[in-house]
Amino acid sequence: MDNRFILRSADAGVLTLTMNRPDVLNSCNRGMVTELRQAFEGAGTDTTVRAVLLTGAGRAFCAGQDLAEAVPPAGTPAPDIGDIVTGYNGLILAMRRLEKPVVAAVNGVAAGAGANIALAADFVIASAEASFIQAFIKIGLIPDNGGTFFLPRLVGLARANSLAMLGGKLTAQQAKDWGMIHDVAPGDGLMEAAAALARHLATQPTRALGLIKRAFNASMGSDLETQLSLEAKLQREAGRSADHTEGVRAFQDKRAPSYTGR
Ligand code: T3D
Repeated sequence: MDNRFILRSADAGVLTLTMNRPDVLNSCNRGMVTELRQAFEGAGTDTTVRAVLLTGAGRAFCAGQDLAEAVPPAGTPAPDIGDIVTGYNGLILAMRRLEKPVVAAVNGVAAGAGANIALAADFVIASAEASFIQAFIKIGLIPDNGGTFFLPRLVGLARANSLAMLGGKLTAQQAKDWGMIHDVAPGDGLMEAAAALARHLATQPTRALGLIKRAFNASMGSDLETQLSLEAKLQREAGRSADHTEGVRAFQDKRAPSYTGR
């Protein structure tokens, strides 16, 4: 598949996607959002992919919506913002529906949609120099790309209010201290740390990881009883996987397991 706005590479079960518009801090145009969505959807059916690593080229992760596209020069008709956001929704759903782990390596500023695309990943590792900005309010908008869903759940309502309503910059270390992201790495060690995590995940029981993701997705809107029955259903499925058998055998044989993702 030809991509104009993202780079793709695959190694050791890890599909790496790099947002590649560094001159505009990898801000998102429609083409980039479509390419990302298609890449995440494709990763779901590609059995060679067992984890996805998402990052940005150059000094930024992603500066959110390309404002030149959203607000074209005077005299040019402005696109419908609802349509633009609907495009992002497809991407966020593709990331959350992908039953394989997604690691975001936040290499620099993640603003607006860029911040919330990162938060849709299962693991966020940020460079010590990176920052997260819910920039929407600075231009009279509300957090989208799942921001109103993820933020209160990740950091609580008080902190979500301060991020969304004040639009200030949260450093990577603050984001970790607030429980918003998984970890912080030194700038020159970020890609190594994120790739090591993605490679590790790609050797783990992929079906079980995917089912954990499905269960956590569902838990956001369910009660205990519903969640308990979902756990029983998904555990039955995990219990039938070859990787479950392998894990138990490896334990009994006192050796390291070798998971195939089946
Ligand atoms: O359609 C809709 O609007 C609905 C969808 C909304 C989703 C959203 O994401 S809304 C939020 C959009 N994003 C922003 O408002 C962030 C805008 N950018 C910034 O505030 C700053 O650039 C940063 C804080 C992210 C980084 O600041 P700094 O000083 O490190 O870099 P800079 O000098 O501002 O930017 C460097 C270049 O990137 C610059 O271009 P130039 O002057 O070198 O030619 C700048 O214009 C460009 N750039 C940065 N962000 C965007 C952008 N170009 C287009 N769109 C951007 N979002």
